[in-house]
Amino acid sequence: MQTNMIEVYAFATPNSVKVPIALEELGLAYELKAVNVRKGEQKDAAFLSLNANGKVPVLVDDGFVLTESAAILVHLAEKTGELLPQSGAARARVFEQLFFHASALSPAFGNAGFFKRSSPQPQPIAEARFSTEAERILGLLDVKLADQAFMAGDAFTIADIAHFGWLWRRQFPGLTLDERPNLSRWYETVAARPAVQRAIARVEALVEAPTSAA
Ligand SMILES: N[C@@H](CCC(=O)N[C@@H](CS)C(=O)NCC(=O)O)C(=O)O
Repeated sequence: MQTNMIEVYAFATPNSVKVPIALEELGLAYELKAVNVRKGEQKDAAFLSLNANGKVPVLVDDGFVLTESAAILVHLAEKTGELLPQSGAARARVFEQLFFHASALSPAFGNAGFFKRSSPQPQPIAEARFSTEAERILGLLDVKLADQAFMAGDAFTIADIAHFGWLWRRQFPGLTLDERPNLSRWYETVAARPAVQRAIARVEALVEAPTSAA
C-alpha cells in the first residue's frame, strides 16, 4: 500500500499531463500544484529551488524531487511494477520510445510550436525545419501503429503516456492526425481511458487555480 505523499508541480501542458496520467493509471493519490507557465511562474525563485531548469513537471515523492517527464514516468513505473515490462526486449522497446520522445518528438513539436506561434519575429527556415520534422515523426508513428496496438508493442505502457502528452497538445505546433489512420485510432483509444480523462480534467482545472508557491 502506498502511504507517502506525492506532489506534482504542473500546468495544462504537454509534458505536465504525462505525470497525472501515469498516477491515475497506477491508482496513486497525488496533489497537483499549479505553476502557471503563461505567467512565467516556472522562473520564480521558489520554483527554481525545486527545478533549477525552470520547467514543469516536477514530482516530489515523499521528499524525493525528480524532474524530466520521462524520468518521472520510469520512476513511477518502477515504484509500482506496472506500465513497464520488467526485463528483456519488451522493456527495451519502451525505452526506445521514451528516448525517441525526449530527443526527437518533444523538441520537434515544441520548436515547431514556438516558431509558428511564439517567436517574436518570423523565422521561416526554422519553422519549416521543425514542422517538417514533426510531420515526419507523425508519419513514423503512424507506420509503427499499423501492426501493433501501442507504441512499444501490444501493451499500454509509459511510452504511450509520453507520446500522448504532446499528441494531446498537437494544435500548438499546428499538427493534425488527418491522413494518419493508425495514429488516430491509437489516440482515440488512449484518450478514452478513464484515467487519461481524469488526468486531463485535473490539469485543465489548473488554468483557473491559484498559484502554488514551491
Ligand atoms: N524535457 C522536459 C521538458 C519540460 C518542458 O519543456 N516543460 C514546459 C511545459 S510543457 C515548460 O515548463 N516550459 C516553460 C519554459 O520553458 O519556460 C520534460 O520532459 O520534463
